[in-house]
Amino acid sequence: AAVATSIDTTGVFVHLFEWSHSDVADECENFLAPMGYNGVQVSPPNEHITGSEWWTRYQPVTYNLTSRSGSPGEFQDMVDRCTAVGVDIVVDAVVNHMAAGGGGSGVAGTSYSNRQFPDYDQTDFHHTSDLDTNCAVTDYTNQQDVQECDLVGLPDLDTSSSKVQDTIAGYLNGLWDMGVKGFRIDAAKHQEASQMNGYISQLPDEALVFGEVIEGGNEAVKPEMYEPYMMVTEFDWAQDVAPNVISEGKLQYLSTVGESWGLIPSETAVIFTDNHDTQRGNAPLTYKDGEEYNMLNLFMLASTYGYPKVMSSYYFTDHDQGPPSAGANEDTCGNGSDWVCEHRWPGIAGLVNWRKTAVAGESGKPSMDNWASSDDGNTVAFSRGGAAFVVLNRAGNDVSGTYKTGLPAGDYCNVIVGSDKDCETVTVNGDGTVDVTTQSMTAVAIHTGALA
Ligand code: LM2
Ligand code: CA
Repeated sequence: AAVATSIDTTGVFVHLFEWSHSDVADECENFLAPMGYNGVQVSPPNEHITGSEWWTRYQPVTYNLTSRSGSPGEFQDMVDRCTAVGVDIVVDAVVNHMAAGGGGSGVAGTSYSNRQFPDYDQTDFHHTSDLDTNCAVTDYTNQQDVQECDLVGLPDLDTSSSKVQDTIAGYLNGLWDMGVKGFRIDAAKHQEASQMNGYISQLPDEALVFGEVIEGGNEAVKPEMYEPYMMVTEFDWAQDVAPNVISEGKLQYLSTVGESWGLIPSETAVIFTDNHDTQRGNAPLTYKDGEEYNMLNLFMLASTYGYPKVMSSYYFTDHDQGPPSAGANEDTCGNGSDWVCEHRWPGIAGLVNWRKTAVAGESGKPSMDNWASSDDGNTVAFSRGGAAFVVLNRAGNDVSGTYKTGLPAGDYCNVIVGSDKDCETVTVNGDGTVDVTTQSMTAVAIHTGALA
């Protein structure tokens, strides 16, 4: 599970945050498969506490597949329909902890009490001399504190216990048997890596597993600790790249993004512009930033580093605000919708198949070649492996230029402008150059899979 997986990590996946299973299934068939996305991360599908806030999904009550997103039958239908069209399901697995508080009942009606659930009793949790209590995570310079105390009051499972490891493995293997191909392990930083391997090693080798580990300068727990066992989230990608999109003149510096910037190895990195936590926290750019956010996504998809995950959100103003309720027979991403659907933005969607073409027939990921940047550093152009070429223009004005594409001569479609529009033709000359005008804050992208 460390690197080689059944999901092709040279592709692109999308986090359809809080989407219902039936909407995800429709989206796989109607949009994700045709546009070339190869996976969807879904919100935690297991039984969670009641309440309207989005974060109720991060308080498990059981591993039964009843959640705000739908029933077990709807979950299986989604997995079947998405997998059938080549889009694999990645489950957000919340296994570091269970629901907080004195007790209550979950969305499927299962009752629980303080640190006692159908699957776990008090001894399955880290605890003080009193089985009812545990320390609180407070000191991120102390590994034991981070991994064995309760995170924001959430009872912390004793992941050193083989019973706990086997119970988690049972949940994940059950999902695998239903056709799920990947797992995001929530709060991986709060679990010791080799203990996590106690359940990861019980999964088929082909399972994609990535741990959520947020790196902090002086912290005791490092992403590197997880790399022997799984892929890892690289939160620094957005933190380091976004400032070069936000400030003018810095796009030129992005040719080297990767290990030389202090990022984890590309093959182990899951990258994203923002996620459901950082878009409510310290993300440098989110959908609320419009064009600059779009540009960050375009660079993420066109460049070589990591396995990119596109964030797809709903509009929110309040931190805790839960998802919009789905209207019957309504196109989730239609006009006036409460869902942002960043994954459908024309440039973002267009670059997914562009990336697929770029890596097709290559043994690894082709590097960025023919790199060119304008004198003001605002416009860059590069090719990927003789099949794909892009110009990114962060300037406040349209920019015309002549670039080497590395592509065969011919007429191509600019895939940035949207599949629903007539093809905007871009001609590669006999010498492999192209003369194009790239509009302000957008891109021109062509590939051998989209000829005019
Ligand atoms: C994660 N990764 O490590 C998730 O990505 C993140 O979204 C989760 O926090 C967290 N870890 C635990 O899975 C969210 C949310 C918290 C929320 C928790 C649990 O950001 O605010 O905490 O889910 O639902 C909420 C309250 C908090 C309270 C806690 C326990 O906001 O004030 O703490 O429930 O009742 C006393
Ligand atoms: Ca823990």
